[in-house]
Amino acid sequence: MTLTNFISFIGNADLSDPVNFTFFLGTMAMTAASAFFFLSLPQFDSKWRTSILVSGLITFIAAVHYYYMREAATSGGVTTEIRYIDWILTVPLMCVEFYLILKAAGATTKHLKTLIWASLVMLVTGYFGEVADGGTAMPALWGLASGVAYFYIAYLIKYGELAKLAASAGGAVEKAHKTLTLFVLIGWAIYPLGYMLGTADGQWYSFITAINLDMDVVYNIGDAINKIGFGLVVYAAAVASKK
Ligand SMILES: *C/C=C(C)/C=C/C=C(C)/C=C/C1=C(C)CCCC1(C)C
Repeated sequence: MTLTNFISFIGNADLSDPVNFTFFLGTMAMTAASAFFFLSLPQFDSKWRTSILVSGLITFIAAVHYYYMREAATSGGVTTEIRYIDWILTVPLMCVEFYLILKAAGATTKHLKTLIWASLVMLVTGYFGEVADGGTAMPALWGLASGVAYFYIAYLIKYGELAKLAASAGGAVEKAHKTLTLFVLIGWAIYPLGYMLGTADGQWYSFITAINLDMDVVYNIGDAINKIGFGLVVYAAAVASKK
């Protein structure tokens, strides 16, 4: 990136605005994380390389979408569609991470497909809720449907067959599965909060706007934790299993 490009990248954006600022920081952080994951690839053997590659793909896909969301946000446009296209690509890849880590322990493509389908239901219903008419009950209902799919995913990885496979594998694999599960239980719970903030208008949960945060800021924080953090857990597991 040349200096002139970089200046036009910042443009006239008011970086004291938390939405602009977190989109800007998010673009940089996702780009840096992708470089880190991709450049670390040669140090791992083939068993872990695909997992690290997927970590890099998740942050790279996010970096590209953040580039465009930052542009949309700073020029007063909407980010919803770009956000959901990003998620529809990256969340299934996170499901792939669970599968890859447990593959040697016996995870099958059937487990993977179930996770991916549930994640698609979670995201598509969430999208319908975000574009639904505020003031009607629709955002709450779509959000509920999305939440059910979310709990189903959490259940599958925490108590379902995947948890049993992880326990039987032990060692670095079990530890990584446990930490990634925490990301889904705690880190992913940030998103419904952002959704409620963004769709609160006329809903039973309109009290939530007492929290003075923009939906995009909450989503941006969630993405940084979940995409970069998740990738680093996989990276740490790969490093641990080298010893
Ligand atoms: C990298 C992006 C990630 C990990 C995105 C995750 C998104 C969610 C877990 C979204 C969940 C939602 C609900 C559980 C209910 C309300 C609607 C959503 C889509 C925000």
